[in-house]
Amino acid sequence: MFDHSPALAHLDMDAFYAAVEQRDFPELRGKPVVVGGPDPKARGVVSTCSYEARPFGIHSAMPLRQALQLCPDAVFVAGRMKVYQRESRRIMAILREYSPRVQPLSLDEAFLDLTGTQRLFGPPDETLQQIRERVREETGLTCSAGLAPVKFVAKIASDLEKPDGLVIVPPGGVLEFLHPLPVGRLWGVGPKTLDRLTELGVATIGDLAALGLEELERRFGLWGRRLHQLSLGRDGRSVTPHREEKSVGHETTFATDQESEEVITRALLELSEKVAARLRRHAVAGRTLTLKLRLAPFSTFTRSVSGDEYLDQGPLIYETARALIDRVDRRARKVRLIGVSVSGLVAREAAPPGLFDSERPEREQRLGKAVDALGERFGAGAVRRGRLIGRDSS
Ligand code: TTP
Ligand code: MG
Repeated sequence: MFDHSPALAHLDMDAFYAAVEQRDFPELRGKPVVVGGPDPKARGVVSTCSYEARPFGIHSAMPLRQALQLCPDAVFVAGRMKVYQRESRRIMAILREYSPRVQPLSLDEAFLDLTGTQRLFGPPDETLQQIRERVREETGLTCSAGLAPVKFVAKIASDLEKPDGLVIVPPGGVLEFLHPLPVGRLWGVGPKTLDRLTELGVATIGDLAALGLEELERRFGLWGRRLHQLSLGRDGRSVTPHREEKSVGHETTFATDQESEEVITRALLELSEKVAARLRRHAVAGRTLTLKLRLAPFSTFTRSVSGDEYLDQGPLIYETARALIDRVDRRARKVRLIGVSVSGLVAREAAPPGLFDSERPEREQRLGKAVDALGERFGAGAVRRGRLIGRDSS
């Protein structure tokens, strides 16, 4: 079926963190489980929830307190990042047995290029099914996958039959598959583009295609041209493998232990800018930020947060790190070392296009919202945007 065309697969674990918890703690199976606790009355957000919790309306990034209101019977558990990372490595290792071209997008999802593997493993659709079975046997976890001749189509496909689903889009069937789908399924079509498209009467990807290149270009410029291409299932991107989960980080050890907020803030700003510059230099961005803090003499704290936003800009990295540092109870202790790192890296090219170019204004808006949300979560004043802006323009 994929003899003469690319065979690109996308695989994404089902309710990943929650599924790991249900696997390791059988008493959680069949129950609504929310990862992000353990104390739902505490501040914080949902990392993910089990499928049993989803009918209640609970989803990632929702405040834990809201999740508790929606489903008072849910079991709230704290995440165990080390375990999830270990499982992720096992999953990626299985994928790499089938192709050297594996591109992880986060801990629980990856693209896999199966083009030309027919002789070794048989037809790509059967190979993908076999991979899913191996993942289940070896990790006890289920995943969903899509296979298509076009990368972004494979990603859409993997999401359609979640959980535990497999969707194959044959080379001749891309338009038939895409056109009935809501236009919001397209990579990079965020709320702002969606609003404008709805105004134009565009509901499905087919409607978008029917609008035509000229109209789209007139209204959306370059982004319109890209939308047109996507609506026709055209996307030149290939699977670009990069090494396993890495992180980009910097740390500063103060010559003398510091208590001055001024010095600490400046160090954090500098570290954030350095990390951002390095991420951009390597053309990657990441969703997880880790802050390391050593208080004199030897207590070291690390705090991590993962969000939807891909981090590769100094201000956002700073704001996220700032919120974390303000959560550490420093009392009157002096700071010896600060470190900032970003992990969960993806090639910039792999992230939805809107995040990096066409939807800047929307991104700005979201940044504002993120700052507000952080303020809500960590108390007003936790996020000092004004200072940041001051520095940016200096
Ligand atoms: P997702 O694949 O987005 O979600 P999921 O695997 O839990 O559920 P689905 O079946 O819909 O794919 O993210 C993978 C993991 O990343 C998720 O288990 C927890 C983590 N995560 C966060 O910590 N915060 C977030 O906002 C999101 C979206 C994910
Ligand atoms: Mg997932």
